[in-house]
Amino acid sequence: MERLGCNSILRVLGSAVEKKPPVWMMRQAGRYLPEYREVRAKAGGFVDLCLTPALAAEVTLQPIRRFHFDAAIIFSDILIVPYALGVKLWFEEGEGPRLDPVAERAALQGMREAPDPAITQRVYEAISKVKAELSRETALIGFCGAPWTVASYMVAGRGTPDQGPARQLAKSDPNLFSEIIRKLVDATAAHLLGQLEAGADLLQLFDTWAGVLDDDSFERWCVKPCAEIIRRVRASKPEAKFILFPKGISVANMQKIVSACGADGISVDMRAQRIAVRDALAGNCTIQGNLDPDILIAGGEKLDRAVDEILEDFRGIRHIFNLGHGIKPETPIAHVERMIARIRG
Ligand code: 1CP
Repeated sequence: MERLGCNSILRVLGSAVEKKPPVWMMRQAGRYLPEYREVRAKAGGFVDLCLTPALAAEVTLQPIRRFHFDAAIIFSDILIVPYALGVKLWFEEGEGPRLDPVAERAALQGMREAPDPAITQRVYEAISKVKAELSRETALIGFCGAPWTVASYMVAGRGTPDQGPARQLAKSDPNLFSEIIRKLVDATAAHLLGQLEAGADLLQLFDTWAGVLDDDSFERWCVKPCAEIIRRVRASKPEAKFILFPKGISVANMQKIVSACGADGISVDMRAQRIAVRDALAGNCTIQGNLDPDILIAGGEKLDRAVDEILEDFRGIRHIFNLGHGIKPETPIAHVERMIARIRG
């Protein structure tokens, strides 16, 4: 309770409407920042960067020092959970994540029952370090991938255009797929609790691939697992605040998942219809997101207009300004500064 109200993000996730919405950006620590590229170059691999607490804390703080965002998000990755469960993980330079695929029972049985504390402790240590450096006005966000999205990378062993391999496994062997999801529900609830205990103020669940599922599959693989995770975290921490990011789903499915989970906020992508989202959801939760990362690259008056439209459509409701998806590496820093100045007036 003590922390509620001490920063604008927690206030809007409670019941307050702020005159100017708080702002942060998905992937705010990353390759568009020269100071990030410098640390990344000396860290060795991307996984080493995530799991070296001093470096992970440093890159988490870089965008806060530069832009004074209202929230920091701990520098880690959604694939650290399968890694902590014993799945081999590496990043191909210029391509993306690679994992040893978990698409058969033998691979699932080869995984650990619970995340390796030697790995998760490094994330918690990074969170404690960041927390010690942040002022009380800046919220610290912990996160995990939602089970469906994490499972989709585990099954394919990589990102794909539509996560087809996981969708196929869920249809052809739903028993095996539900065991993968169950393992991820357990590990994710534990890892989120660990992040809260280390000092995170609130949690975000990233379900980047929710939008490729039909309605029944969305209910089974997204809504139920996320609701179960949140129920478990709140069994230990009843005040825990959650933002969901189920990318690419209908407004009706947004309503469904927010109410099933008791979520405090929903993050919406650039294709979401703002007025429909506002009318359906603003009474129940805080709304975050929607600025197109490509408009942030375009900059200039196009950017000003897009920022103004979002501010206008979400005026008078609980709103956190954010992008519809992560910032891209080619984004000019001056455009980020221009966006923030416009929001803060
Ligand atoms: O430096 C680099 O080259 C690595 C780029 C990078 C970064 C900066 C990756 C690889 N992950 C991250 C950090 C990260 N990932 C954060 C840190 C906090 C932040 O600043 O936001 C977070 C929250 C994530 C979450 C994440 N990782 C998601 C969900 C959100 C989203 O963007 O859709 C997903 C799908 C991943 C997997 C992943 N990790 C990295 C990449 C390039 C990808 C996507 C790969 C793909 O789909 O092909």
